[in-house]
Amino acid sequence: MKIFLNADHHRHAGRQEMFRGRMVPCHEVPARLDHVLAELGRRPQGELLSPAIGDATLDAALARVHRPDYLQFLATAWADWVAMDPANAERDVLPSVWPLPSRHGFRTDTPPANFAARLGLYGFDAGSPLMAGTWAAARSGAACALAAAGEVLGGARSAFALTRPPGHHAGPDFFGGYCFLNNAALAAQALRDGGHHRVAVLDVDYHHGNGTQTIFYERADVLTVSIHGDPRTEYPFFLGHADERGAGAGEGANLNLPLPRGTGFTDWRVALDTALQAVTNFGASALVVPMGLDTFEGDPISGFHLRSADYATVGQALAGAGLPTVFTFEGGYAVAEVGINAVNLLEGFGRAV
Ligand code: Q9C
Ligand code: ZN
Repeated sequence: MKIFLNADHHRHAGRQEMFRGRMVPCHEVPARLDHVLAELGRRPQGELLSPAIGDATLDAALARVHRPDYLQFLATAWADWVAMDPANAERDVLPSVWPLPSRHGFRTDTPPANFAARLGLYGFDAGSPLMAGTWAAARSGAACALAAAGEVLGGARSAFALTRPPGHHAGPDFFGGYCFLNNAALAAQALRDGGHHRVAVLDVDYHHGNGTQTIFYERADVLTVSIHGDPRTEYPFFLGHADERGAGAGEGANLNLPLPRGTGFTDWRVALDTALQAVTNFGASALVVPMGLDTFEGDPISGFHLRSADYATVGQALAGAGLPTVFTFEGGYAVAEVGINAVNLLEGFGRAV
């Protein structure tokens, strides 16, 4: 399969994230991608390419998924941050004030001019630092996702967007969970726009793909399925429950399969079969897999117990859907093993095809 590499990913390199009242080193680090690349060097899965997507094409695709005011916010966030205080040039951007849901009386209909306040409108956690190169890195990453979708539209069986920052927590107008632009949603929308009438997204990251769910929640043409740690105990906490089935025209086109912290591969695999059955029942003609490897037993921030060898089985099962498939690189914070696990999955997929 063709692999689209985000050569700008290292421009996004947060130093610290807020965790329970203190600043801790970021988990979402450039070395994650570098390890995948190194493992692909040892066990090549296909040609490594740079995406060839022009700025105008990219902007149009971003606007299919994200709101214009949010894109504008991201484009100028770093400049706005430094304009608040020149000393900010030495600090990553993090929100620290939020409006709460509107039922509490705070207004979100009048975007504040104060940048710290605007950060709280668009960001839903204090764990996703933004810096000078974030916008460039995220844009190039989105281009990778679009190029991968283009490859599949051109007849390829599969393609992989090897990019960071990840994307599946980012919504129409919000960032969080280390995500800024929703690469998987961009790929799914590109597949729709390229002629696939029904597209499925099957998110295997440890964390619920809240951004993707929200983007497609009221749509009947894109099925969103997510297997993840139960939000009652796991991030992102406020979405991802089994009773979220879609709304309006999208009623029935969202499936959440939350599993308790501590789940091992046997039970996880049962959920995968349920997810794949839903994809088949939906009648999708193309599949997007937000590929999080934070289900790994050694992951420092997650609670499932998949082993490295299991990822080959996962890849094989995904191939069993028989659909042209776009993979996007999402979570996975056991840095030393993330490359092995990612390539095991891709290899398992490739072997089964
Ligand atoms: N400091 C993805 O896997 N923080 N995002 C959890 C640890 C948020 C994960 C607490 C985890 C976000 C793409
Ligand atoms: Zn995750």
